[in-house]
Amino acid sequence: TQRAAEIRAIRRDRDFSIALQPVVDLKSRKMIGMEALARFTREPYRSPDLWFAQAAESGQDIPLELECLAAALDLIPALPEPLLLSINLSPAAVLDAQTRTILQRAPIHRVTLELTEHSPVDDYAELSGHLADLRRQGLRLAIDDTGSGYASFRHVLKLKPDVIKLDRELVFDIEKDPARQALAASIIAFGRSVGSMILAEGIETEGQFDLLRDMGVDRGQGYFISRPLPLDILKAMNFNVL
Ligand code: G
Ligand code: G
Ligand code: NA
Ligand code: MN
Repeated sequence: TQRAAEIRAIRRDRDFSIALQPVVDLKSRKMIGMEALARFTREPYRSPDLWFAQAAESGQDIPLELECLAAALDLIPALPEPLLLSINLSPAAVLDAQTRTILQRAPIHRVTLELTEHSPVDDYAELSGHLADLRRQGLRLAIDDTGSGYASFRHVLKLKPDVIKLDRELVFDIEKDPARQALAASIIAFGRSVGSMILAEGIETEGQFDLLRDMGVDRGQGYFISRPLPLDILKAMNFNVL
């Protein structure tokens, strides 16, 4: 189909770049690392979620994910130590035979794998086995979008991640909404009970930043701290964003 050909062309021409969004420690405001976010450069603009869904129609989602993964990992040497790099991977991509090879070419102790919940997991034994191997080599595991659906809670229960990312839906308007505050507080307690660090995403205001810090959230990212930016721009800012 036309769509399949378009995805092949993106892959052939490498029509994507990797934007980096800073992650900071909420207490010290120091930068801890960055999340790598694919930005597809073909017109019209489409979000990575949409591109990956379109790629899945022709079985190209995992190849495209792995190509974005490799491009993101290539940026690590340009990040000053000890900054970490977070990369997004679906459970299906984690299980792909090539993933381990790609990750092992990188300094894995500087990588946090954000597990997305886009595809359901049938076999946690297999997934946690793969992840345990990588974690023994120093990989950190984060569960993305925790609080946006059931899958993320199952991921947390089964995988006991290093980091839980509070979904930005919970952060939006949290200052004004007691229900969001209560749900966030319960997820923070849930995360603590399995020994995870808590990272809030989608922080857009100083009020959200201060409230989440006071609720005990460790780390944050969002437009209030910095938009996702190209590496060159972050370098020109000497990685000072807050
Ligand atoms: O940056 P933006 O909000 O448009 O990203 C939408 C979603 O696409 C993110 O939540 C993230 O999960 C996913 N995404 C972005 N970049 C990548 C990538 O390189 N690989 C994978 N697998 N997912 C990505
Ligand atoms: O699925 P994931 O959590 O990886 O998605 C990250 C996406 O969230 C990125 O596409 C990024 O552009 C977007 N994003 C990052 N910070 C903010 C923010 O403060 N507000 C909103 N609305 N989106 C954000
Ligand atoms: Na993510
Ligand atoms: Mn997320």
